[in-house]
Amino acid sequence: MNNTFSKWRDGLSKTSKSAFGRVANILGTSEITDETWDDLEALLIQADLGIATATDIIETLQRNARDLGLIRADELKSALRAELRSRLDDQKDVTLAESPPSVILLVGVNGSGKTTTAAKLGARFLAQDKKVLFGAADTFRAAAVEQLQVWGERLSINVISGQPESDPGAVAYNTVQAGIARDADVILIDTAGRLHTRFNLMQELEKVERVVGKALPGAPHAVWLVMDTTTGQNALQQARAFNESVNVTGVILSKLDSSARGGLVFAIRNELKLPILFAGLGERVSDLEVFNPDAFIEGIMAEF
Ligand SMILES: Nc1nc2c(ncn2[C@@H]2O[C@H](COP(=O)(O)OP(=O)(O)OP(=O)(O)O)[C@@H](O)[C@H]2O)c(=O)[nH]1
Ligand SMILES: [Mg+2]
Repeated sequence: MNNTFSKWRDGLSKTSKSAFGRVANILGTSEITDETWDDLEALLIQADLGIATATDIIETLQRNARDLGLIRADELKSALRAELRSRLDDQKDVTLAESPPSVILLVGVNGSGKTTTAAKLGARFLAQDKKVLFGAADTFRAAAVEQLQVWGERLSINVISGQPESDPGAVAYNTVQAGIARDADVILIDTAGRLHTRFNLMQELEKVERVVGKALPGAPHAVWLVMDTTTGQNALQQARAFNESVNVTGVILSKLDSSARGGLVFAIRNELKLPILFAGLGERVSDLEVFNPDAFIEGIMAEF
């Protein structure tokens, strides 16, 4: 097995062992009964695919089973695998600005993994010989700026920041201007995940998005929503709120390695219709992978 696949398999072992691992028991060699369908549907819901998606998958499989004359439950395994894969898009290449710098905003609820993901993306772009600049637009928490600065020092990436409680829009604006002056290829702007109220947060993000466009027409070139896959269906609600305020262009899944609920990926695809670009499979900077749907399916189905 190649390296990418084994990384996904290891990263997804919680998901494959808990929810999807039981597929093997449900789909034994006995005949398909009503109970088989009920158990399979319950499993998909537990794996966090969401009720709508789970029901849809079951209905499709039931049709397939009828059309193909499947009798034994284990004959459903490959049908399930194919059905899950068909619900994910092919791997997406990340497209950025035609001419540098590309400005990327990272948004998401507090603790979702934005700052860590900024570091991981920074390392990835450095490895592609790109000049990277960080902007610390989470001015609400002093520790947030420090956290990004620690990563900046470790990776030798400069960080533009402001005074505590200063205007995040101003920090974002300064970061883009500095990026232009310093010939940066990629500008990664980390934002706050929590303010006094959610309304304030969304207003602030809208402002950051707007101000960045003033500093550089066409920016931001990407707004990536970092979603914590351990929080399950709640994350979908939050994603909708972010998407209403800023123009989210893609999703980064964090903490797939600590989540037993990797099925959220299907709900995101089905309900948010946003491309899934990267996945966090651990806490180290090297633990960010381009979202690979085939490796993902292999990973969650490793146990059956
Ligand atoms: N296991 C694992 N942990 C992760 C991953 N991504 C982030 N984390 C951890 O999640 C915690 C929160 O990450 P942060 O990057 O600080 O999250 P944030 O969204 O910036 O949080 P706020 O700044 O409070 O909004 C940290 O302990 C990270 O190490 C991942 O892919 N896997
Ligand atoms: Mg942060």
